[in-house]
Parts: sequence; structure tokens; C-alpha cells
Amino acid sequence: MSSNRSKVASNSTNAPTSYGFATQAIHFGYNAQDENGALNPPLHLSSTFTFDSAESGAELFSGDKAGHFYSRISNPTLEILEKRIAQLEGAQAALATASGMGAITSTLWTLLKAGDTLLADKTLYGCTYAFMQHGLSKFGVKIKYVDMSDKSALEQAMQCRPSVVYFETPANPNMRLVDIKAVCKLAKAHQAITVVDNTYATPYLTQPIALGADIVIHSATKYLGGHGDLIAGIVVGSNNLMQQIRMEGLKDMTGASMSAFTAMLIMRGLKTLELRMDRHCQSAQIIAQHLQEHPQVVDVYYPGLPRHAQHALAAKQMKHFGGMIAFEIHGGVEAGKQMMDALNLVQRAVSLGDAESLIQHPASMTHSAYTPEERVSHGISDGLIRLSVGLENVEDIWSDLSQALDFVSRLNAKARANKANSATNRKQVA
Ligand code: 3LM
Repeated sequence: MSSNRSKVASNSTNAPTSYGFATQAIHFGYNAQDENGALNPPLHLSSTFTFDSAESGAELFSGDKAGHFYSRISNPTLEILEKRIAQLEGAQAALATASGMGAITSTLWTLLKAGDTLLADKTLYGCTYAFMQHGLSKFGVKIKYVDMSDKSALEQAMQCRPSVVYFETPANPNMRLVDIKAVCKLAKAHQAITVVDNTYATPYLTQPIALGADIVIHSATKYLGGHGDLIAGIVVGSNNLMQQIRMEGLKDMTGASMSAFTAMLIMRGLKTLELRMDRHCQSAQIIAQHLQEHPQVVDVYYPGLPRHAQHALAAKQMKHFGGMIAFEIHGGVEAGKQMMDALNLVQRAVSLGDAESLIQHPASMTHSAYTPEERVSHGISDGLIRLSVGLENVEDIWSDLSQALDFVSRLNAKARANKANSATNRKQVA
């Protein structure tokens, strides 16, 4: 598995690049001595910033002078978060946004124009797909989808001359992986910009920039925040690209700016990102193994299982295998709903990466923007159940899941027995 020490040149005040991931996640980009010794960065709850002269205001607006003048564009608290995340991702710069969708839309509105083609992987988070399929396409951007885990299909799809190549890995919700290095190499050869949604993996498990990606996107609502108490997004990449997305996509097109308070909560979450991810990954591996042994379970999709079709790629591209699992059970959608309703500890909710284990049904929830036909062709089966393995004691998570699966097994057995009885009764009457 890949090592995870950041290698990008430091512009920090106090955290040399030789420090490990957790150290950078706690310290990078902030020096307490600059702020009266305050251990935590101060919250700049200010929408606007005063100019020391009219001339200096004009210089800030023209870009001749660096500095903050309005919090839709930049803010000192956000700047620390941006530096820290850029460092964790091994990139030059980052841009904080109001949500993951704010990060995605600000980026793609900036990079694409009418007549351009966007080549996206087949399996995407539901609202990302909806934005491309129903949003971008209304403005003359052509969208093409391909299974990016299929090398020859991808090579053929590149003939559409995309300006942007976009994918998630592991993909939400079916846990399919994309070979970041291979796809970025191909995209580069075709002069396309590669955008990777790294929400599921986090920079602790995978750093797409080092593998050739131009831009990395996060829903910081998930693992980066980590406590289910905020909505936020991050874009990461080169200084030039981030400046362009800040001044076009964010400032003028979406206005999807993060509040300083949210930035503070994310920095609090980052302090434990490595600890939390280790626990999420460890527990998910155990739960995935238990699930695959349960007789009610048909299939489990978790990259840490040797049966996962891309287990070898996951071992190469991810430090550990993540905290997300997808699985299918006997009895399809109905049985899945019964199972979810029988849970006591695991919470029925969308979102992921929180301390609480969360379970949901993608076809009727996070991926309901796809039509049933689209779900079939995009690899999202109606019976799929998605589990975000939380930080509770793993025995308690499994105990809850197994009692719910056992309950469904008993219901199914009873239904089968009733069916057999009524068939026998019908025969006797005849
Ligand atoms: C979800 N996902 O439950 P926000 N990229 C990925 C995501 O999973 C998400 C976003 C971007 C879920 C949200 S569904 C109503 C709840 C891979 C979000 C968008 O805008 O911060 O929600 O991120 O899968």
C-alpha cells in the first residue's frame, strides 16, 4: 500500500514537509504566535474588509495586490483551512466552498463552455450526475459517460475529445474503483483536465494529485468534517486553476462560499482525520468480512475483500480500504427495507463519514436522480444497500446488523413456509 507522507513544497509557517499526515492535519498553515498565542485560528466572522486607502482597494480588486476584501472571494480563516487541505492533498492550493456540490459546480462552470465535452465515469453521486445530465447539458455542454474501469472502452471514449475527465474513486455507491494514474495519463495525452472526487478516500488514503490528477474535489461534509454537523466542499489543484475557479466559478457563477464558522469546524475535524480514518477502515474491514459470511447476504462490495474485482488496484492506490461498504441481500428491495427498519443502533440516513454508522438505499435516496433504466446502465442495482461504518465499537455495529439480517432471514423463511403450506392446501382441496 502507498505511503502517505506529503511531499509538496511547504509554504507553512511551522510545519516542515517531513512531518507526517496527522501532524500536518493539526498544524499546517497556522502559527499561534501570529495570533496572540491562540492555539486555534481565530474566526474571522466578517463579510467585508476595510481598505487603508481608496487606491489600495482598487489594487485589491484588480489583483495587483494580494489580500482579503470580501468573504465571498476569500477570508483569513478559510485561507488557513485551504492551505492545510492543499498540503494534505500534496497540491499548491485549495478553495473552500459552501458544499461538495458548490465545489463541483464552481469547478465545472469554470472549466467548461458550450460545445465542450465532459467525459465522466458511469457511476457518480446522484446530484453530481443530475448536475451534469440536467444542468450542464442545458447550456450546450456535451456529456459522455464511460465505465472508466474498462481500459479499452475508456480509450475509445477519449475520441470524443473531452476538455474535462471526471470520476469518483471509490465510486458512490457501488464501490467501483478507477485507476487514477492510468486515467490521468490518458487524459493528459488528450489535453484534458482530470477532476477526481476524492470524498470516499480522503487525502489520508489516496492523493490523486501525486498520481497525475489536475483537480481534486471533496464533499467536506463527509470525512473531513467528520461529525455530521456541517455542509462544505473543497477544490484542490494548482495555483492557477484555483485562482481561476475562485474568480470565475465561485465569485461570479455560484457564490457558493464557505462560512468561517464552518472552516473552524472542519479544522477541528481534521485534527482527528487520521485517527478516525484508521478506525473507520479497520471496522469496515471486519464488518465486510462478517457480511460476506452471513447467509442472508448475496454480495458485498468492499475493496478490502479479496473478492472485490479491483482489490489489487485498491491495495496499490489506497493506504487502507476505506469506511464505506455496499451490499445486496436475498429478497431485494423489500428485504432491504425490512432490514433497515429492524436496525436499532445503525442510523437510517444519507451522508457518510460520520461518527455514527449510517445506512441508506441509493436507488430511492442518494441516487434517485437516475431513472431506473439509467441506474441499470450505470451499475447501480435497485437492491444495493450502502453502509457508512462509523466509530462505534465494531462489535456493537455488527451485533445490530446481524440481528437485523437474522430478522429478515426469519421473515423470509416464514413467507416461504406459508407459501409451501398454501400450495399443499390447494393440492389437497383439488
Ligand atoms: C451521500 N453525498 O449521501 P455535499 N461527492 C460525493 C458525495 O457523496 C456527495 C457530494 C459530492 C451524499 C449526500 S444525499 C442528499 C447526501 C462523492 C454527497 C456532494 O454538497 O457536501 O452534500 O456533497 O452520498
